[in-house]
Amino acid sequence: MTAAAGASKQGIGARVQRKEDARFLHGRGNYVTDMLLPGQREVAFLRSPIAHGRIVGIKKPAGLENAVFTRADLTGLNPIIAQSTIPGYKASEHPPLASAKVTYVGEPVAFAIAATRAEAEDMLEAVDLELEDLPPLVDAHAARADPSVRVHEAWPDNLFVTLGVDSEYEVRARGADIVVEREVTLSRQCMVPLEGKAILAYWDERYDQLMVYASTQVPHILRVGFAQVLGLGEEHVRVISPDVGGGFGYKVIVGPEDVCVTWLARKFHRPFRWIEDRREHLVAGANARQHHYRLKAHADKTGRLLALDAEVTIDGGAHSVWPFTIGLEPGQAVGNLPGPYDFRGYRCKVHCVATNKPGFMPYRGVARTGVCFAMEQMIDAIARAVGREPWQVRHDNLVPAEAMPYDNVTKKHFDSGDYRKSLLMVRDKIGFEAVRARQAQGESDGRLIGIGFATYCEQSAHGSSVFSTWGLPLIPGYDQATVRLVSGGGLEVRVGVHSHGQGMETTMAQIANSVLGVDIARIQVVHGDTGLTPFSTGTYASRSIVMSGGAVGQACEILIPRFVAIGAHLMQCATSTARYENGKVVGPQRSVTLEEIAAAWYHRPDRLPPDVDRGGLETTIAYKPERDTGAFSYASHAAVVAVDTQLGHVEILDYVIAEDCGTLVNPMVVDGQMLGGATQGLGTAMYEESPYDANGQPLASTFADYLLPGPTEVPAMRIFHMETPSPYTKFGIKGMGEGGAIAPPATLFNAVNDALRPLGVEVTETPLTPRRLLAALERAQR
Ligand code: MCN
Ligand code: SMO
Repeated sequence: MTAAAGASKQGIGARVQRKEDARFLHGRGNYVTDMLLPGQREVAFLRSPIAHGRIVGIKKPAGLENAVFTRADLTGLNPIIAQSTIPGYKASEHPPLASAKVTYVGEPVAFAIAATRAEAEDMLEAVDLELEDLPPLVDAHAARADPSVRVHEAWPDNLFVTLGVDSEYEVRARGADIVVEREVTLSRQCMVPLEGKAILAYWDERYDQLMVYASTQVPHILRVGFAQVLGLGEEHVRVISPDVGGGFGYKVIVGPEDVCVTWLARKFHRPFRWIEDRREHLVAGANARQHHYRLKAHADKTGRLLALDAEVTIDGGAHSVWPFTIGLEPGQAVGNLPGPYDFRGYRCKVHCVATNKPGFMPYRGVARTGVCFAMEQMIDAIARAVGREPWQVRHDNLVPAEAMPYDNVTKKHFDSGDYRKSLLMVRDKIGFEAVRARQAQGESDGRLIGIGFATYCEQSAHGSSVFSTWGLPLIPGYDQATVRLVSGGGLEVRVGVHSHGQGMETTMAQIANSVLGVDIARIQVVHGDTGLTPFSTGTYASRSIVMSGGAVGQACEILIPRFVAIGAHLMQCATSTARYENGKVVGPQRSVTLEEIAAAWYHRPDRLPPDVDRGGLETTIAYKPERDTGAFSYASHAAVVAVDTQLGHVEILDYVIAEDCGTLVNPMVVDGQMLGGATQGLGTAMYEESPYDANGQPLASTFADYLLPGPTEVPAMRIFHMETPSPYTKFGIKGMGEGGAIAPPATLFNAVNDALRPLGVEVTETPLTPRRLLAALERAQR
């Protein structure tokens, strides 16, 4: 079934405005920071000032013994250990408070509680923390090479895990005409959602329940985690994720601060809250992206790729997060490096190294931003080596539409699409020939023009079989939805995923509208509350609209025969002569509305026959796609840049995206997702960096040093859609929430390197600051 099914003005495919925007744009959102409960106490954390050291002693200030807490106070907690089933993976505990040693700057070692955050911070000033320095591990290559100093002393080395694959590499490489080698690097960065992490917990005496309000993408996972850590039955835990100001992967885990706050609530039976501030986020939150690649590609003389060899080093930081584990990042890197390309020789080794920095977290795109950056630069390098246009070589290597569905060299099952068409589309939309002509002519201001392309595919909504190969302790399977026709004729849609910017209060309603024809103004989407919604692992991996959206569609369909049975009775006609149509049951003579059906069921059951379906006017149903290997959305990006070789400045003159996420539920929402994601990708490419000095001190701890792209940096991107339905998902929908963030670094670096070509120099390290660009130009002149 495709978009045509929802031919209505509000259904699948319609560009309806987001229902949630009324409250967001008028400042009526409700975030954890807005909440105030009687007797609420604020929590502040004392954090390690050094990257690596032994804790010799922690002395609480006199008189504050009951207001300041250290690890020794936290009795009755089970450890948070992100176990993984990946062979050779070493599990590490992520302690709620450090006790024996500290392993990164910002690691929590104590906390204080007070009426205000400021008072709690003052109390921590008086804590006497005695540390004995250990040598900090700051560089992943060095930490791997020399295990004499170790982040986790019980380990023999500093490796979380090494993953490897070799698929016909040697034999395929043998036939090559050319070999190109490159080294590319992505710097460390943070996720920086508008709202940081936040948690408020108290004990609800009436339900005998730990009540948690948390800024999270995954309320049901948090519930599982808190129950495990605190040793509670899950029925004694309820997690509500209210409005959340962005997650981007940062809010899919149970963090040390979360554990401390829930412990307090349980112990003292009163409300406690912690709000992450920006400095805590930038210093101690979590990191992403820092990958290093050594690559060797073998191709024929037309540039057809035959074999690829790669060694990848990921600086995983000190701890593996629960439940996603650090295994996710190397697992995705090894599996996704081959990108959307058709070749058969592949050898790859990924080392995920422990260092004295905050742990890695999945960040929009996860490893795919890194692998796309690496692979797409290789495609351009091959093109240069064989003297063809990069788009041509890219085109010829992309899996052709005729080959779909296609199993690639790492056994990824590409379900559908025309990758080549998306590339040709951006080539044409950006006016490739005209750019080349302009380039040949030269700029009057002396700047160098360049054009760059990148193509990727994004495995979205992947299920159990994929996550189990990444070794996670919690594996997604079915997602559920509850749909209920309420008294009065409105519809309630309950899903276990959470919308924190994706617009799902609108798009889930659009799916229900497509099936049932109910006006979306009368559809209430309930999400983010374990007490009100069916279980789902939550919102991540661009899975929600495929999984929960599929469940919503299916649940709506299940209700139709029930409506028809009641409607037929009200019209006194045979059920077989009645049909459902756009919010009405239509019989031979007349029709009845959903309002009338709801009124009959809820208020006048005395008039209904005994054989009406006892399921009533609601149902909960579990859904997963016919194949759980993922729906692959994809896109090509193209950019034109002007490079100022004097100032090291890059201006983006044009940016075009052609994307395909199968059936579009709401093209306007997809545009928004693409723009937001691509802006984050632009940050990775040009601005964002969290550098560390030789002592492991973070050098970007405020927005003065950590640069984000602002309105003046983001170009007017032009987005075009293709629509190839997935054969495996309901309505043919593919997920796409991460995709925008994957391709910009690759696209922009390819464009800049195209501009720099006459100078015989390439840039290969993110972010492309003026300093990095000028340093590369200097190298070229030597
Ligand atoms: N959509 C659509 N048609 C499609 C595919 C998607 O209309 N064919 C719409 C969906 O209806 C939904 C949105 O696009 O409203 C994203 O859907 P989906 O691809 O299913 O992604 P998820 O809802 O599972 O969101 C998670 C994804 C991830 S993993 C990250 S990271 C990310 C992202 O979403 N974090 C975000 N986008 C974000 N957007 C905002 N504003 N904030 C975040 O934290
Ligand atoms: S990084 Mo997105 O939450 O999978």
